[in-house]
Amino acid sequence: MAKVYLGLGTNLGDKEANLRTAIYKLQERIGKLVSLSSFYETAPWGFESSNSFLNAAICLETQLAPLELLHATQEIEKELGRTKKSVNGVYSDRLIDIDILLYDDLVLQTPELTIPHPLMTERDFVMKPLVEIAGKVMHPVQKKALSALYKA
Ligand code: PH2
Ligand code: MG
Ligand code: MG
Repeated sequence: MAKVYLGLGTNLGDKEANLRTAIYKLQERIGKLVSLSSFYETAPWGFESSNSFLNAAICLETQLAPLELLHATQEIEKELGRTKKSVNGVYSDRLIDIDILLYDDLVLQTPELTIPHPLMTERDFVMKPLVEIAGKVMHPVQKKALSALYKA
């Protein structure tokens, strides 16, 4: 069993319902829910939008391999109505975004998937909810506890 940490974000529609539906589908298909952060209202980071975000982090136990997990999260994004994907770091408003942040202490770099999420420690909207549920977890590349990386 692997322990995975995912970041969730939404800035369109009924944001709380979007998060709750995503969480329901995730624990149904990916595995047992271990922990869930609070929901944080955050300002759009890296692009201009008048729609604020609701962000959260979740930890699940899964039997799925990393790419199976990616495909399962992409399927849930589609079911929740996500159409556009960000292209070359150009972001847009979205109903739901599910990002794989950590997968045990795996370090993986493939064209399709990079773990740990390469920008996670630079983003408060990821780190604030993540530190709430995983402050003592070590970042497998930076080799520091997440709580230390968030304050740093
Ligand atoms: N996601 C992005 C880009 N910018 N800003 C906030 N506040 N929350 C997000 O989830 C977010 C973002 C790319 O996925
Ligand atoms: Mg994202
Ligand atoms: Mg994403």
